[in-house]
Amino acid sequence: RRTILLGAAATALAAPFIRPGPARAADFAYKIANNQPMEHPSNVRLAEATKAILEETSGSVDIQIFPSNQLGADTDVLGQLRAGGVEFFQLSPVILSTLVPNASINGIGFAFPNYDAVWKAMDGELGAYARGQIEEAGLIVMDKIWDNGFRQTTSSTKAITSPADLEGFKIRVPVSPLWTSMFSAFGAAPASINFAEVYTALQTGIVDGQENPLTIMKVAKMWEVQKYLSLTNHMWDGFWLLGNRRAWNALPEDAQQIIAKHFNAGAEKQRADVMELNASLRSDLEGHGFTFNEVDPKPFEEKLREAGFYAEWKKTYGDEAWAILEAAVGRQL
Ligand code: X2X
Repeated sequence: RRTILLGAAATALAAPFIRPGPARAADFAYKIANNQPMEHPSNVRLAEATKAILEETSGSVDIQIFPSNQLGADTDVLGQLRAGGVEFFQLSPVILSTLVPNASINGIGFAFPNYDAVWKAMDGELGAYARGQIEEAGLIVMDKIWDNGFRQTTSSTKAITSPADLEGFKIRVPVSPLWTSMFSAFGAAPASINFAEVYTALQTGIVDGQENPLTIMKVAKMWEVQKYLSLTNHMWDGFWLLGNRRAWNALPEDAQQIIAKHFNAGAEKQRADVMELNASLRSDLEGHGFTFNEVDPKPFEEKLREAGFYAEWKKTYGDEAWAILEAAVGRQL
């Protein structure tokens, strides 16, 4: 009880998303953090899941959502998760690679042709491989990865129509060696910036562009600080739902099962939500002032190949991981 109260006091300023509480005090008052506002499908489904967990554990497990980086920027919260200051955290595998190097392998440029290939891989061997790596690093990870999406490129200055448009382009990328490497290979000038600072970085002109899936362009209101949206589809990214091992092991086994069941079901529903949103987001974002263009991905992939991007990352991940990726996408990269 004592530590729970201290934890609550320490985070009181951060104002979590408040759900009507249970009548009794919870045995386990846990936190889950992520970088998205409550409107993002991740948090809509997370709110449902945590409510179901509270009910099915008869008020014993009360998980509060801290959206929008309220507990800190992603790379800071990853440290808090390891230390146990936060019990659960949704994080991109590509950012997670700052701790678990091979976790970023799903983010290799142009690896996945479509969502079917993504879910087959991430619910199959590639996902199992990544989860194995994450567990070896001492973290808990739920089986089902949540969707972030295929990433698109925005700019305040010009449409990105060919790899040449990326030369010297000042673009924000999330904090991760893979992202920096990819945009360096394009000849761009990538700046590693946590999502918490992206809007300000674009607003103040520290960078001219950024890249994210359409759902995030929408919930982050990117049209306020960006003009052109190029459908580059240059990589697929998700969010693993991670847990602190000590906090997880402190839970009774039946509570663990209930939590895993609802978090994994939430992931599947969130994937469907994002898919549905994708169908309408282009016209929605155009309505907000974005100018869209499509690109032929081939010259972009070629540019990465010529720059030695694939060869370098094959060496970094190692033959075993690379073979699992190639088997998952059904071709040599
Ligand atoms: O930081 C980003 O750009 C975001 C929101 O897509 C991730 O979490 C990787």
